[in-house]
Formats: sequence, structure tokens, C-alpha cells
Amino acid sequence: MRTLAWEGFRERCLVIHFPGPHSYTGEDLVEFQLHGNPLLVRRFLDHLAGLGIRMAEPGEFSRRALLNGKQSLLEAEALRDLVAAATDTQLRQAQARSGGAPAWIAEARAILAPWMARAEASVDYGEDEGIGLDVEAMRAGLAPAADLFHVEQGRAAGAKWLRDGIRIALVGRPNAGKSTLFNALAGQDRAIVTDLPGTTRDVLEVRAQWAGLPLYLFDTAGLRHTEDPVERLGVARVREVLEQVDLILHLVPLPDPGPDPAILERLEPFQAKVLTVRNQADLGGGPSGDPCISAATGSLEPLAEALGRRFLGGLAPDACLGALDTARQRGILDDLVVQMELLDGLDPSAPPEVAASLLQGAWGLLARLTGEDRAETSLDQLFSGFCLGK
Ligand SMILES: Nc1nc2c(ncn2[C@@H]2O[C@H](COP(=O)(O)OP(=O)(O)OP(=O)(O)O)[C@@H](O)[C@H]2O)c(=O)[nH]1
Ligand SMILES: [Mg+2]
Repeated sequence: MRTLAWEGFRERCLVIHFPGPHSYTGEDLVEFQLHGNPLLVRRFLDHLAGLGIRMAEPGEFSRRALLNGKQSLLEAEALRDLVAAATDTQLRQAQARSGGAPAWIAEARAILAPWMARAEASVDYGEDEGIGLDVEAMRAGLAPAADLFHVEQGRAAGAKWLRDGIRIALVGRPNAGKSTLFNALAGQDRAIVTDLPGTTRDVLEVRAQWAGLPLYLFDTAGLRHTEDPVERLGVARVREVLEQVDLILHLVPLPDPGPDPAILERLEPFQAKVLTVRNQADLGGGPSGDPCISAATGSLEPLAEALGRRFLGGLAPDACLGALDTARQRGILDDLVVQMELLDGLDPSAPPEVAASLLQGAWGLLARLTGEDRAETSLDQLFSGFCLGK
């Protein structure tokens, strides 16, 4: 504890000295913990400004930590996401990513390095010394690295949904059970359920955590031709929702003969994101190739499986936890997969320069991923997403 005195003010506060190089940024740091009065803090900051000390830019401390080698770009990104996390899943995902560079990056480097050395030796001395590059052996040797990138690409694609959430519209004819399913997934009675067709007239929205997945659910008015002016407005709104969601869950009661052709026609432009699910399985009904659930009894496992297949590539949500998930990271993973495909497709008679250049390309992508390749990483863009002082 210290007593600070300036311009007629006195403040007894905690002053913590973090000497470099073991501080967060690697530099000498001092932290002042003042009483939580904004006016007091303001007056103290004014005093510091008078001494020529300026405010930090957004993300400046993290940027300094990165430039001083105290943390990798991946850790800086995880920290940014940790601060911005708004759901439990986002929080867990950011925490799982904050432990430094994942082990698979080191594994991949260990696989790539000897082949890079061989390819380069072959370029430099091949003809004089008879050191040729055995392309077949290289392809076999690199296969485990290609597998690593492929697995991480799949995990990253799933992690994207854990991070962003999945927007799902529930559509179908009146009384299909949309609101019953909406309530079951949300774990609360948000929507009114009755056995009268046309109960839901407006679009209802709820955020839910279900089967390990963060969901944004939209309950909609049953799609039918109606003369009721309020219900007509509700039906018209459904289209706007259909455009913005990631998945249209078309609910069709199982005992019915099948989907309504008028509804199928409406869903036609969105075909790629329609998932047909049969409801009221508890009432029996014929066999169906679609997932069959009962919203009323809560028998929803086939829906969880269908969502897992579609959004997580069949992986369990926990298997995606800690995977790289930002657009930047996923873009680099995609490039790595392509690079390995090019290496795998290499003609055995290709000159060693081609293999060497492809291997260097893969190596460079890994460096760009961790931020070691500083020239190519857009640090400004990353750190502008931080709040002041982080
Ligand atoms: N037996 C059975 N009944 C169900 C099931 N799901 C919903 N129901 C019943 O079907 C009726 C209609 O359910 P809602 O959830 O209101 O249907 P909706 O699709 O939202 O209907 P609208 O809002 O009118 O378009 C209610 O009486 C529900 O209890 C189910 O899985 N099994
Ligand atoms: Mg309803």
C-alpha cells in the first residue's frame, strides 16, 4: 500500500510492480489499484497525462506481449474472444484455446521438417551427389501431417458453430408441433401451445443451449393460406426469417401422409438448408427416412444426431472444443489442406524445386497461423477488436 499525493489529492492505494521480462508484456510494468470512484480515477489519469504518460491504444498491452514474444497470435486471439464471450460455450471455447499453440502444430512441423531438408538438399546437390527426392516415400511420409490438418479442419468447422451459434427456424403446417418443439429445445414455456391451428402468429425468438449446441430458435406461424389478417402478416414474416437462418427445420407430423406440397414450394429456394423432421412419433405412423421425434414426450435424440451430423460433421461438441475457430484460422487450415493435396498429387518425375516450394508453402502457413510470420498477419485488425488497456 502506498499513499499517493498530487495536486491537493491524497489516495492510499495498492501499487504493484511487475519487473520485466517476467511481466505480461515482457517490459517493466506498474499497476495502480485505486478506490473505485470514477472521479478519483479521472483526476489521477489527468495527473499522469500531465507527466507525459498517455493512454494505451486498444489491445496495446497484448500487442506488446506478442511483439516481445510473450504470447503467440493464437493466444492473443483467444484472449480477445475470452473478453468478448457472451455464452457459456463461447467462454469455454475461448478458454480451451488460450493455452498456447496446440500440440498438433509442433507434430506437423516435426513431420514436415525432414522432408523440407531432403527436398532442399536435392535442389542444391541432387545432380552432383546423386541425392534424388523419392516422391513416393515423401507422399507416404507426409500423409500423417495431411491427416492432422484434415482432422483440425473438421474440428474447426464444428467449432465455428459452437462459437457463432446455429440459427434455426421451425416451420411447417399449423399444428405440426413447432411451438411444442420450440419450448422443448428452449427448456422453457415461451410459446403458446394449443390444439387450435394458427396459434402462433408472430415470429418468436429464443436463445437456447441444447445437446451441447448454442441455438438461436425462431418459432413461426404455420404456413397456410388464411384470410385472417393477423395470421397473414405472421406468415409473410416467415420468409424474412427463412433468409437469415442457418437451418430451416421443416416439421411434418409422422401420422400424416407427408409434407404439404404448398409448403415444399415455399421452401424450394432454400432447399440446401432444409432439414425435414417427422414429429408426433409417439402416435405411431409409417416408416420414414427422416429423423422421427416426439416434441410432446421429449424424445428428441434423432434431432440431436441430425444436427451433429450437419454442423459438427458427426463430432461430439466436446471434440470441437479448443479447435481453431476464427475466420482467419480456418482460412489458413483450408490452405494447408490444399497444400498437402498438391504435395500428394505431385508427379514422381517433377523437379525437386516443386516439392521444396510446396513444403515451404506449408511451413509458411503454419508460421502465419501462430503469428511467427509477422509480416503477413494483420495485427491492426486483430488488436482493434480489443478494449482499451487489454
Ligand atoms: N401426440 C403428440 N402431440 C403433439 C406433439 N407435438 C405437439 N403436439 C400437439 O399438437 C398440438 C399443436 O401443437 P403446437 O406446438 O401448438 O403446434 P404448432 O405447429 O406450433 O401450431 P401453430 O402455431 O398453430 O402453427 C398441441 O395440442 C400439441 O400438444 C407430439 O410430439 N406428439
Ligand atoms: Mg405454434
